[in-house]
Amino acid sequence: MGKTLLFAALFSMAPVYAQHAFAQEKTVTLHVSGMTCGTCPISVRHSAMQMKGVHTAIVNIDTAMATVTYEDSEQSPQAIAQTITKLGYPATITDAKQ
Ligand SMILES: [Cu+2]
Repeated sequence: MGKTLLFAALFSMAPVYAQHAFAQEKTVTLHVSGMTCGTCPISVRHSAMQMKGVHTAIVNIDTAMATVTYEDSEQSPQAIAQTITKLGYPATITDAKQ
């Protein structure tokens, strides 16, 4: 019974691995306006990092730019821009690398 359950657990994980093998990490660069103090880029970064499939988010208040890497099967540049915009910092996509 124990072996059967273990096998079933491994088997059920197989599609997750398969999906992961085809998923790609992509990078989007966004222009983020409205950041006025040191807390703003932290809030922007936090909101991006909370999104499913987002790996990294680097936000620079001096250049008003955010660079976000994400899993293309889970997230889109448009959705990331929308999330940051909804937070109160209008974000526009300046570059999306494959
Ligand atoms: Cu601020």
